[in-house]
This record gives sequence, C-alpha cells and structure tokens, in this order.
Amino acid sequence: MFKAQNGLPGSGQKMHGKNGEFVYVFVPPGTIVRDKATGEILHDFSADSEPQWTYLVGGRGGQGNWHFRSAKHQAPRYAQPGMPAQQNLLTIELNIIADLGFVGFPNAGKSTLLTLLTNATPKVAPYPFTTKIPNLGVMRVYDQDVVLADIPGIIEGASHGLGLGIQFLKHIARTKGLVFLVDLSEETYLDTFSTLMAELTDFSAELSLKPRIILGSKTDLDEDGSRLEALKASLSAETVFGVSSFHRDRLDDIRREFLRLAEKEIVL
Ligand SMILES: Nc1nc2c(ncn2[C@@H]2O[C@H](COP(=O)(O)OP(=O)(O)OP(=O)(O)O)[C@@H](O)[C@H]2O)c(=O)[nH]1
Ligand SMILES: [Mg+2]
Repeated sequence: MFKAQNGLPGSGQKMHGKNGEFVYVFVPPGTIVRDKATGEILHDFSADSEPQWTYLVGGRGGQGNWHFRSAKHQAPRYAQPGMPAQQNLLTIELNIIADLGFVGFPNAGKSTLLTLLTNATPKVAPYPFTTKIPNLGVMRVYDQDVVLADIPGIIEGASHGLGLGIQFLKHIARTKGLVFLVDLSEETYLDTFSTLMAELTDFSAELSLKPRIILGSKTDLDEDGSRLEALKASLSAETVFGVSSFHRDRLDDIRREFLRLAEKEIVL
C-alpha cells in the first residue's frame, strides 16, 4: 500500500496547514493503471504518453483561524482540520510489447536461445511444455534494445485448444515480427513451418502476415548441414538461418537479423 500524508491542520499566526506530501510511485513504460473495482483504464503509460501522472491529490492543508475571522470574532478559536488523503484500490498491469515473438513446437530450443541472447533466465529442460507462461528478455545490440518474447510451444491442433492453448499467441499479436524455430533434430522438420503457420493463421490472419524469419535450430545435431540445406530449399521464399545454442554459432548474424526484423537501426 502506498500512503501519502494527510494535510496538517490550520493554526494561529495566519498559518495555513501544510499540504500532505505527494507519494510518487515509479512504474516502467507500458504500465496500465486500472480502477480495481470497475476495471476502467485510468492511465496508460505507453512510451509516447505523459510520463508523469497525478491520480489522487494528497490531503490539502486546513485553513488557519485567520481565514475564519469575522467582524465579531477577530481571533476565532476554530481552524480547519487538514483534509485526509483520498484513497482507492488500483490494479497495475505491466503491458510490455515485445518487438519480436518466438514461435515453435515445444522443445525446439526457444527458451535456450532467449537465455543466450538476453538477460532472461527461463527454465530450460529436455521435455515439451517446459515454458508455461511467456518469458520476456531484452537483447542489447549496437546500442539498441530489442525485447524478445518466448512463449509456450505451439502444437498441431493448438488453435482448437490442444496443448497449452493458443491463448499465448495474443502476447505476440502486437510485435513487429516473428521468429520461427524449426528443430532440425526432429524427423518431421520439413513439415514444422507449415504446421505452425496453419495454427497461427487459424488464430489470426494478421499474425500469419507479420514479417518473420525462420531459424533451423540445433544445427549441432545436423552434422553435415544437409537438413538446414533441405529446409532452405523447401522454404525458398523465406529468410532461413541455422543456429546452434550449444555451439553458439551464427549468433552475430542472428542478432543483426533480429534488429532488422524489429525495424531498429544499426548505429555503429
Ligand atoms: N543439441 C542441442 N540441444 C539444444 C539446443 N538448444 C536447446 N537444446 C535443448 O533442447 C531442449 C529444449 O530446450 P528449451 O529451450 O527448453 O526448448 P523450448 O522450445 O523453450 O521448449 P518449451 O518451453 O517446452 O516449448 C533442452 O534439453 C535444451 O538443452 C541446441 O542448439 N542444440
Ligand atoms: Mg521454453
């Protein structure tokens, strides 16, 4: 609970009571403030809106007895008490919009890549559905910040409620672009992209039209590189890169590609 002071009472010597001090609450950009009872949005701290916002005005100080003087009572014994601070219950929602969203089957290596590229430390494990809620990480490169969102794995039928549900796709609905991960160690790696696209399109056509790149992941398991080559050949209209989070190869290329996709300039 954040509590500002009440106003102080008015007093003698023409003294007006002191106003209560404000309490400042610092929140990150992208925070939305709602009235807890009604759900009404009171303020949205998006990047381009007012950075400082006053909601409840702290208790005003009381008027001193001088204020209440009259012809008859030059020094009344009454002074106004300070006004109590106002109060309300608010819900504070952090609504960060990621620049790029990761899309892939469970176990494709999304969270591992997020760990390598950003400050985030999501759980990584050798089984599907390790990630249950979205993870965000900030990738800092060439003096730019790119916010990456790693969401739970999508499976065939997700748009009809299978797996962890497609509801997490709404977390990447406002991103600038998508990064698809195709696990090259899976036998069906050539079908992965079209399966993912079908689920995305079912959820929202808009998502399927977002700018995107495709990463063939776990290239360390594709020793002769033939699977990456076959993936590139089968998706000739797409931008396809290989990545191995284990060998940490091509990470610079990927960082640069992510910047481009996030529409950020490279400042050298
Ligand atoms: N060989 C190899 N294994 C990897 C690589 N990247 C991730 N893995 C392994 O793949 C497994 C799954 O990795 P995660 O990062 O948890 O995969 P995810 O896509 O986040 O999975 P979900 O959260 O379940 O959707 C883990 O055992 C990782 O160690 C890689 O580049 N090479
Ligand atoms: Mg994960």
